[in-house]
This record gives sequence, C-alpha cells and structure tokens, in this order.
Amino acid sequence: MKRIAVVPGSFDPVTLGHLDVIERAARIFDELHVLVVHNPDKSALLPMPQRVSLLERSIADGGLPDNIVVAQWNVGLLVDYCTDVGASVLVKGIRSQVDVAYETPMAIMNRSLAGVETVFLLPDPAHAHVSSSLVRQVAALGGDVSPYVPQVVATFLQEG
Ligand code: COD
Repeated sequence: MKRIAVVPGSFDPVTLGHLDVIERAARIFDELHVLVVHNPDKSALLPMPQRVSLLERSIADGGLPDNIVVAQWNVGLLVDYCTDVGASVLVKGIRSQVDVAYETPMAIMNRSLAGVETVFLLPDPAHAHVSSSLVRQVAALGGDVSPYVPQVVATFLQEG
C-alpha cells in the first residue's frame, strides 16, 4: 500500500526551512502532498495563488524528488483533505518548544478526529531560526533575505 503524507503550512512565503522538511519527508513517504492552507490565526502577506506558485517553482528549481504534489486547501478540516487523498500521516517541522506547544494539541485532535498521525521532523540547524514571519519582516525593512529563502522567493520579495 502506498504511504501518503501531507506537509501543511501557510508558506507565506516558502523558506529554506520548509524546503528542507519537504525534501526529507518526500524521501520517507511514497507520495507527499504539500498543502497550502489558510491559517485564520495569521494575517497573510501573499495571496494563496502566489504562495502556491512560489512553492511549485522552488520545488522544481531545488531538484526535489518527483513524488511531491502541491495543492491548496481553503475550507474545512485539514484531516478532510487527508481523507480525500488517502493520506494517513501529517508531517510538521518542530523548531522549538513553542512549536511543540502549538502542534501537540492539533496532533492529538487530528488523530482523534480521523486517525491521522502526525510525524515531527527536527530542522536542519542551519535553518532552525528561519520563519516566514521573520523573512517578511527582514524584507519589509530592506534586508537581504536570500540566505533564508529559495532564489525565486528572494527575487519576488525584493522586486515586489
Ligand atoms: N525548519 C523546520 N520546520 C519549519 C521551519 C523551519 N525553519 N519553518 C516552518 N516550519 C514548519 C512549521 O513548524 C510547520 O510545521 C510547517 O513548517 C508550516 O509552517 P508555516 O508557518 O508555513 O505554517 P503554519 O504554522 O501557519 O501552519 C498552518 C496550518 C494550517 C498547517 C496549521 O495551523 C494547522 O495544522 N491547522 C489545522 C487546521 C485544522 O484542521 N484544525 C482543526 C483540528 S486541529
């Protein structure tokens, strides 16, 4: 049976930290869905289609495995998407105790709702301090974001 997993996120925008988690997860599972989700707790910088496009181009440019599918999910439970595509696992990146505190109740709820397990991957230390919100802040204040994001994102943020 195919092992299908989902890496969900806001990806606003995608960072090298995200890509690292996506690449490692794609090597563990047979098929990996990278799902751009609206997070109601955060106010988005980029519209959903822009986030999807930057993610697709970053995955292609980075030469990531070809078992990756990019999709978006605007309404409903994350586990409903998992059920729709036959995924039994969610993959999340854990950078700190803050991430543990944020992710743990959601992981337990998702298992309770639909039997979907969550697998946590630790970050590459080189990217452990990187978040989309810090990247947005550095870019807005005129800093160089190229060490933290794929080239296509750096160009987009610097030109935009
Ligand atoms: N290194 C490693 N991992 C990283 C890094 C990095 N540098 N940066 C981010 N990550 C990880 C994050 O920890 C997260 O796991 C993932 O990458 C995505 O991060 P973001 O910031 O793009 O996305 P978030 O944190 O805004 O996640 C949005 C979700 C919608 C996925 C989340 O809120 C969620 O799971 N919601 C559940 C909705 C639902 O169905 N709720 C009801 C039951 S719980």
